[in-house]
Amino acid sequence: MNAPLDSSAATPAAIHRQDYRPPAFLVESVDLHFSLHPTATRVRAKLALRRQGESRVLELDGEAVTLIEASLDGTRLAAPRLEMLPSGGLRIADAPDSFVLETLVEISPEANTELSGLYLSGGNYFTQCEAEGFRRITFFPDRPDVMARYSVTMEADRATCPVLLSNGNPAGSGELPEGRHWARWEDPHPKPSYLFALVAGDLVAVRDRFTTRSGRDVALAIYVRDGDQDACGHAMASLKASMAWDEAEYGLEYDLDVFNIAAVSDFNMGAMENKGLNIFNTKYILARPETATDADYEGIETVVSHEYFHNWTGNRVTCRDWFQLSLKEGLTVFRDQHFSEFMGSAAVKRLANVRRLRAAQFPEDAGPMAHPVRPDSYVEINNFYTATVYQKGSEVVRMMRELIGAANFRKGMDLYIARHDNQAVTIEDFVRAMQDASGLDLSRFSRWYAQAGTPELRVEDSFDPATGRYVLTLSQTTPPTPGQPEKQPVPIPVAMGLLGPDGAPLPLRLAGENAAEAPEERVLLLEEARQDFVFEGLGEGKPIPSLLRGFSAPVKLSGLPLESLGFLAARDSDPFVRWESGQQYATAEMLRLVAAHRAGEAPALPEGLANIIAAVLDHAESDPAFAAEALALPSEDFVAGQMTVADPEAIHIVRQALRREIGARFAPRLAALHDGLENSGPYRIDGVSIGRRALRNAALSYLAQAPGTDGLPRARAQFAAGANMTDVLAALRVLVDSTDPAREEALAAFHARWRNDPLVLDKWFALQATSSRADTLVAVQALALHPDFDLRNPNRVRALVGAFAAGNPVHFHAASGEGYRFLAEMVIALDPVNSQVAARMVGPLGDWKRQNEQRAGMMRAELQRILARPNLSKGTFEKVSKSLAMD
Ligand code: B3K
Ligand code: ZN
Repeated sequence: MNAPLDSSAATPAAIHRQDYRPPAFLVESVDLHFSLHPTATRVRAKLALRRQGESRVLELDGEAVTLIEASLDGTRLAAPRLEMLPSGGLRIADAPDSFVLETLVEISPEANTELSGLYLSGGNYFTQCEAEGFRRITFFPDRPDVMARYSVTMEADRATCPVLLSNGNPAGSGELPEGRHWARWEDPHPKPSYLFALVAGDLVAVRDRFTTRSGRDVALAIYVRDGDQDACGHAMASLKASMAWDEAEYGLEYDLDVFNIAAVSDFNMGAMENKGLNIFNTKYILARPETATDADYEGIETVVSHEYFHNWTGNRVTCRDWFQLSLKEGLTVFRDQHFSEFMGSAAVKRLANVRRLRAAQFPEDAGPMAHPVRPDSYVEINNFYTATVYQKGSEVVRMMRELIGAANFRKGMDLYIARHDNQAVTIEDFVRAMQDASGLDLSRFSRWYAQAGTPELRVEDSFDPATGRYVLTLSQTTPPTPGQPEKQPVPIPVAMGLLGPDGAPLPLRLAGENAAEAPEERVLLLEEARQDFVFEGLGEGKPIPSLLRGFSAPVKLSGLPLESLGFLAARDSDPFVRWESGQQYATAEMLRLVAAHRAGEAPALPEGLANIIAAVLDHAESDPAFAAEALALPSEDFVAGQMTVADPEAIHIVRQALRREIGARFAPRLAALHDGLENSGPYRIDGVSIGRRALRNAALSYLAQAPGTDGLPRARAQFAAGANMTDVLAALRVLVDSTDPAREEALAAFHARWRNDPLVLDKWFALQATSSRADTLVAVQALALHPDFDLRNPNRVRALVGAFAAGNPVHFHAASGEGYRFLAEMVIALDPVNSQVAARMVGPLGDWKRQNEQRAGMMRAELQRILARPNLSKGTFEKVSKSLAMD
């Protein structure tokens, strides 16, 4: 159990960044011996320890482990020298300067439904140690600044566990009596305990090789269940491409003789970068055209590269403490996004990542859990693996690169790794390396790490046609967040251009600059609360500013009039600004229509928006992937995020009405796209093919909204044709949202065909959970009782509960309060089973401040109900109590 609390227990304590103290003892080497058994695994640990602080008291973390015996330099330890702590840990008084501590413990992998530590999944053993799971395996100073060399021996039944894997390189194996066998692994690189891994079971390997630039021959293997070998090709190709890219881009080579990946169906997150033995959720490994969508393929490329890149940014150079989490996560997300941009259409990848940032991180920054990229305190660290730490952290690294330039950034990375290889360091160390490599002062820039909240960037401008002088006034404010009422300005790089009234780019000459060679794009740096940027030598017409090109900073831009947005959407040379201006335009119109709907007016498609859509359709075939993104209306949640008091019903009605009208207005062109983009050849996963499918399915989706079109028959035919999962799911999406008579039959057929493929069955749950149909809430309640629903499987919980609560605002916010009640029931049921996943589900209930009084009251009541449960985990406690806070 994850540190259960009963109602009489004290409130769980917060840990503060300022309280960091170096460890009293270092661990030089760890020798582990596992005797694997489902309910009684024995772990013998020999730790070579050395004192480095003043204190002679050694404290080791421990949780859900039963101590059998302990000795110090061969002498048996007992009370009072050895003491069990209330936290579950161990304390040894009067420890020498340097000694060997040996412990023997017993743990039950089978009872471990938390999926943290050593657990069983489908009869096989897996571990998950980040952040604090190693203490559930053995007693240890379980903190990332204790780095040690590990050797690991495992023994198990040969019949049920033919495969025995751990970190590092293989170092021997053999037979044992009674059908058992053993294997030994040695990891030459010092590492923190959170990177420890063990996999044992009945798995098969898909093998390949990679030769590094310096000639090291690396054996690659992906371990999966028998029958899944044919579904590993994309993951393996992604791994090899990542290895080559890290060498080419950063000169970073792999550093062991083997690189193993093992895939598991029961996993709390996407994947884990354990040294030399990555463990992956099957969702990010297995893909066949008939079972995985294009988004799944893209997710595999992203996650495989992300975990691989951690080998240097995270593993070789790791975090001093968990407050530094973004040191490895923000930087590694930046690296995986850069890699994906290199592998596909850079512009489309960029705007998709921005869309995701805005869908997840902006609301977090505006909600009760808002925290800086480098948090100041936490109760449960697993609650801080957030969009802020990951995605905003990546944006901060990206801005730094923009400010100091790509060449200096590369020098900074080299310096960072040369200085800190095999060390556990801080975000300040990273910024210092960038500063030293570039010679630029980044001290103000560091505010991005310390300050929570999304800065709001406002633009005003004025033009004097007589002198050709244009003044662009940029100002910034960051709203208060919990615990941070006052904000300072942050340095905001604003990549920009100016367009003439004919759409042509204008030369950008700032006042006082030489007229020669004025660029057409530049990066302004807004450092103060408000600054003027004066451009000279412009012609007669008022220029239109194109700002934040490529999304050069994670801010909210406002102040551009609707006509400028429409102009930019059609004319700007920067694809991000084109897309963004269209989205801003649509958002503004949707907000206006929501207000009108509340005043009793029926929504109608505004001409300006219709023109933008027409322009996208005109150029759709030249860049289908971009067109698919540009055709999508802002999500209901995004629109709600712009309102002080949201109105989920009105937003839904407006968005649906617009979709219907777009379908009707453009029906012939949408039908032509759906026909023309059909692919008769084999399924391909290159960017062009993905873009064509995305646009074709966007066309189908609009068409099916409009009565009197053949959208639904097309969806039925596409579903029946079953060309690939992307097309099947897009067709089924349309049917599931409809009242088409073929709906139930299609759902039943899909279930019957895929009932034994858990990843596909997850899609079946998620599709129904996110349906727009009026009866969705009842359907979701029924699905929670479906025999295929399983609270112990995180993917299934996310597919039903997560998809519903975070992805279906109109039904989650049902006026009856039943949506809130459903989520609370699920959190309450899940918390004793898997507290990490339970805590993750709480989020949507924390959005009560943006809802009307009635909804806010019901949401708070559900939060209170969860909080009143006895033995709530500290993770769920933290999320719920922070969600209830009034500030
Ligand atoms: N580092 C892991 C995340 C661990 C989450 C622990 N609650 C995966 C990743 O970011 O690569
Ligand atoms: Zn990561």
